[in-house]
Amino acid sequence: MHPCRRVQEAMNAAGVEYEKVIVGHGHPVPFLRKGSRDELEQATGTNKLPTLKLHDGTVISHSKRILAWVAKQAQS
Ligand SMILES: N[C@@H](CCC(=O)N[C@@H](CS)C(=O)NCC(=O)O)C(=O)O
Repeated sequence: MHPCRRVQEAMNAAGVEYEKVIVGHGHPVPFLRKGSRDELEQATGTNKLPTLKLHDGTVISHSKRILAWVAKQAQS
């Protein structure tokens, strides 16, 4: 399962509401990526996927950090 999917499934399981924005399809080989990540970079300051932006503007990148945030939400 790729990292974006892992994050999405964890958020669904934890009941975290979110808006999913697909800005560019990832690929290990940069020139095989589809779509631009400019919009993502403008909105979050990073071009990494997965990235989560919270209502307060906090940006969390990397699936492990996002999954840790999701786990905290599930506890509270
Ligand atoms: N170690 C990173 C890997 C992230 C990753 O592989 N993301 C995929 C999309 S889910 C990707 O962007 N792959 C290559 C790319 O940059 O196009 C994480 O767990 O967040």
